[in-house]
Amino acid sequence: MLWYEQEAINWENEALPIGNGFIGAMIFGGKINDTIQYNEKTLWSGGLGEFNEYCGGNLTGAWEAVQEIRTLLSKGEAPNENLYKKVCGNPKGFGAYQSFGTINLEFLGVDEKNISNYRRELDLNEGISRVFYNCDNVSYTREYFCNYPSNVIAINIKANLKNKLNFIISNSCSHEKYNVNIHYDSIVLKGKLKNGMSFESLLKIIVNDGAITHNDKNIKVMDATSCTIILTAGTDYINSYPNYKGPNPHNNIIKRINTAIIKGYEYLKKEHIDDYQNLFQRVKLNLTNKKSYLSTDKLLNAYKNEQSNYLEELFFNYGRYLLISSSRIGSLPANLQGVWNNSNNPPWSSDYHFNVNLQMNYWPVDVTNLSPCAVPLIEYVNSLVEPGRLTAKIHCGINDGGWVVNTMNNPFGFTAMGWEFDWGWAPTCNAWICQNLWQYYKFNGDKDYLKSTIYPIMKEASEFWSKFLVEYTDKYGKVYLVSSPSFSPEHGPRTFGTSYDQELIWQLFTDTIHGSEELNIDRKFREVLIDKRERLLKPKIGKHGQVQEWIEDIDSPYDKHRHISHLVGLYPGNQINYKEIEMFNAAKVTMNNRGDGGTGWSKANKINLWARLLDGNRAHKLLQEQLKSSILSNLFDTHPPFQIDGNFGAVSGIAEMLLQSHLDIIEPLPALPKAWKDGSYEGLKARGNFEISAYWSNSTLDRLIIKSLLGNICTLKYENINKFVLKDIDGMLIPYTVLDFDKIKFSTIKNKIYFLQKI
Ligand code: FUC
Repeated sequence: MLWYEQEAINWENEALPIGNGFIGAMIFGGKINDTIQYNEKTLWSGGLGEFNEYCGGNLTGAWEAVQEIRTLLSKGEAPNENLYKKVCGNPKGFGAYQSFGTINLEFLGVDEKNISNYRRELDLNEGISRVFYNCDNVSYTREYFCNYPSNVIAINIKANLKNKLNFIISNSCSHEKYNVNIHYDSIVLKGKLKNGMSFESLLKIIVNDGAITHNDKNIKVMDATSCTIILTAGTDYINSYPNYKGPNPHNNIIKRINTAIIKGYEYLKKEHIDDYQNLFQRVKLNLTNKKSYLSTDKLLNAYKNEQSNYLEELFFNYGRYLLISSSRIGSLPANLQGVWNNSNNPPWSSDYHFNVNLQMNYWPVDVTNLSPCAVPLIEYVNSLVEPGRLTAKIHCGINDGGWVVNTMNNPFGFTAMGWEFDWGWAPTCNAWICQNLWQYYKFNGDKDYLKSTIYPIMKEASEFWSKFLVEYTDKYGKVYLVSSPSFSPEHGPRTFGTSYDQELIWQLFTDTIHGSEELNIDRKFREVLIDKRERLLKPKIGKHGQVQEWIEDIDSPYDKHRHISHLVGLYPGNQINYKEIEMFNAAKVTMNNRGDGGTGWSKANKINLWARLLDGNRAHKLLQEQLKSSILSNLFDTHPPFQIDGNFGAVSGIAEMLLQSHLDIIEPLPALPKAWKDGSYEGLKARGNFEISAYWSNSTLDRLIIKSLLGNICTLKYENINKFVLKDIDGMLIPYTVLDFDKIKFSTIKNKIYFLQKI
């Protein structure tokens, strides 16, 4: 539970989020005036309607400039600024995620001076926000939630004494062209953005008693005892290239509201709780038995002086809550702010950022057992293949198969490079986002989905890179394949073959090779990839013992840049791992040099990286750094400003400390910090579709429960694993093969549960 003793004043750091992937709202919980600011994920400016030559940012002439840059770079000459400009994209029509509207409630006859026992909360167990207070011997309660199956926000307000509820409600928005129509108990808000996108929300009030009156601005409810407000919203956007235009939202909205009214508040609430808990309750983390009695803002403040397992556990649960609330099947994926945005000009357009942020949003999704929430990302990436082919053609000269995406994207297929080279040129973003897709397969093992959707996307990204790499001869005359031009996000020289690019391409090829093996298809193409992967320039160890970020050994040990792009092979990739100890140690040097600072997401990134480096205490230190300096009172992560990737990155980081499986070996508690000496988790996922629960004390594992959901072979790694017995649910001993003092292997049967118990 997040809870507070004061109403929220500030949207960004105090209001509390609810959402269902499509719609989101920020609840202020005001005593006299309450504000519920809401969003609908598809409400975006930009696109064809705003700029009629809009073409995903592509600019003709780019490929010619790329070729010139390549030639100059290969001769060791510096291409001029103008050439770099020519390979970039056109920002016109990029647009931005928009705020939708704001519901205002003004409570009448309540004197602030007489209010006592105020409390505002967000119940993570039920996915419901509430406000309570007493005034003049009446207790008032409000509940707010955002129901996914019915796609509505529902609010219930009630007094414990009859006829004590009096309020005025209005609904407004900050766009130029809109109008509000009020008919008795409903408020229709309709408008059009400058790009021609139609949007509409419908709010309905349902009272059991009391009187409803209205004027052209608001509705007044008098002498009621309880009241329900239902709202839904939509636009005419659909994710369909190239027009992205669907039917007017009106009919759907009416249908949704009418269905919701028939269902009624209690039914909507139960439907919401069932739907939400079906995801949320898949995982339980227990890091302490000591619950805190401090309000969340005080808890966060106290943490600056004293670390708290309780807050860390809460932060983990909250991150999963945020993912469930901002990414559901059918919706666009979670953007830089999830689904919550109160501005029409938000930072970075509140867009889809592909040079770490969008990937990070989805790092926790499979390991914390929320795979259905990954589907919006996969479907979105799928929708980029078609526009991405055009970018591959216009900017990269690839005409026959191959798609690409770069740093910034919107819901209108902006696959072109960004409009400044030093952050915008990033074609390996296609490879990076494919990792998220491949991981979905690794965790779930759904071969049909791999075949129909995931593998074709990966294959075409691999085709892109198999054609777009160039040869580079090093000073010993050895020839390698490299990307060119290449830029390590978002700093360093303009060059070729940065470690970031090379590692991402290596991973893409490797995962595509595995994908083709899993499906037993594309043998010839697989051989091409195996050959090209062999010839790729690999990460190198530099003079400070670090992983080199660039092809030249120019890393500064004092470089504190927030991106650590050259360690994408360590996390989320697996090219750099403990089996190759020299590179693994070099990654430690790099991490120590970069230090423990950074923006919110950067610290979250480092939790994951230190976890992969098997240093639980250091990973935990980064989590502490993030909680001390990059988390707001409502536990939103801040860059600054608010950026949700850090919330999600912290969740995957915590999971990574407790369970790893990136080498197809299940490793419980691989980076357990001292602070989490005793604890347990239930329901985390390992690759191969295993559901894992672990119980430990005194920093050592007591018991592991493995549910095999596909019947795959299970390889387990834990120190002195030969001191454990393996049993099935009936207590029968299960034979296993000892691979090492810390490693065993055994066959499993689909849907059977296995218990590994300390002798
Ligand atoms: C990347 C980062 C910035 C910011 C932006 C949204 O470009 O370098 O720090 O997170 O994404």
